[in-house]
Amino acid sequence: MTDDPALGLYQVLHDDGSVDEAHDPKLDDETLLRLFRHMVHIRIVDERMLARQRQGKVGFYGASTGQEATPIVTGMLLQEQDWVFQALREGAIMLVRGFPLDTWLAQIYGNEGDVAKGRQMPMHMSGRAVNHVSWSSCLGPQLPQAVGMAWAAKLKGHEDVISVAFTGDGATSEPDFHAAMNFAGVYKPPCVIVCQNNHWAISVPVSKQTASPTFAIKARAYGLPGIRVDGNDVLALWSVLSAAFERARKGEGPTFVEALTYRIGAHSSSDDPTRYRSEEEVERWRQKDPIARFERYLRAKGLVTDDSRKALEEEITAEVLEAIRKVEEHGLPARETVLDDVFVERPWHLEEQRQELLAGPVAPKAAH
Ligand SMILES: Cc1ncc(C[n+]2csc(CCOP(=O)(O)OP(=O)(O)O)c2C)c(N)n1
Repeated sequence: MTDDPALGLYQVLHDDGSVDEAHDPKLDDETLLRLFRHMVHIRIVDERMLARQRQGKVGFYGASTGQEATPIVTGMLLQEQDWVFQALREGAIMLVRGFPLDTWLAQIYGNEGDVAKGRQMPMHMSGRAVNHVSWSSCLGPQLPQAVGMAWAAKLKGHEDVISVAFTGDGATSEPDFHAAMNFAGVYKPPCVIVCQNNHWAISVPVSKQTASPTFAIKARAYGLPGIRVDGNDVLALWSVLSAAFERARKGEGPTFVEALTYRIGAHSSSDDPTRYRSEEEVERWRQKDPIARFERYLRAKGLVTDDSRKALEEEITAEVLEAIRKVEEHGLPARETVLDDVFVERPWHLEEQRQELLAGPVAPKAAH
């Protein structure tokens, strides 16, 4: 064992649901149950939407199954004025921060209910209402964007704003990761960078991604604190992320957090993970499932029972199915909106193209 937070693994909740009393953040019952509800919620959304993808209703989906704890704890801890720059698997933060589920789903369908008017690839959600920025698909740009945004907030004197950025283990090999970490170390903007180390970047294992003993240790070279936390441990994440957010908010500088977790499902609906990893490995991580582990803790405290669990599942499933029903009623985005929101004044050549488009034949409506 090591005392170095960048090399060790901060844990509070044991696999059997018992807790390390000395480090228990002692959350009240309401907070514990809200965390649980949000985690169960996104798991059900993921299951339902993967099924919709298989039915041909949406083109692409990337689930966060097994990795729910980090986004949910983040969403619960952030304040209204904070900004989020997600990677692929943190869209649930928007839902925790109050973004409507049907509008969130509309992004995946790319229909007229989508705030981005169907012009982004599915799973690239954003929402100005909750200060949530879409990721860019190419790996990494959200990181310099997040430190830059935090720096801008500092320059403008918005002292209470912080930004949080996410990266996978794979994206740490991108130049943008290093640019962002260096900027964070030098300028100390109010920012927290979280690496969800889920062991795989599609088919590339962590062992091919870095020769460092952990990702958290990389922070040291850039001059910022790095801490490695069990990303399937809700209580440990609560302590680590709240301390990092508070540090940024107090102007004490950025933190780099490595959340050790595992992608239980496929990389995305386009991936077949059986071609590169063993079922045995997946099963080992299933035993560490963040929801099941937290549930054992809540049951031991008497906060969850068989009946309450069943009722929660039924209530959330009904809510999700209703949101899906609602979103599937939308039509395609109006074609005259295709060039909206790009220029304050549309250049003449784009206006010409838009007119040509409007004069042309109308495409048949896609069936949902
Ligand atoms: C610059 C760039 N290279 C490659 C890809 C293709 N790609 C999409 S996701 C992905 C793996 C990302 O792995 P990681 O950062 O660990 O995040 P995870 O998907 O595991 O959450 C790759 C290689 C891409 N989108 N952009």
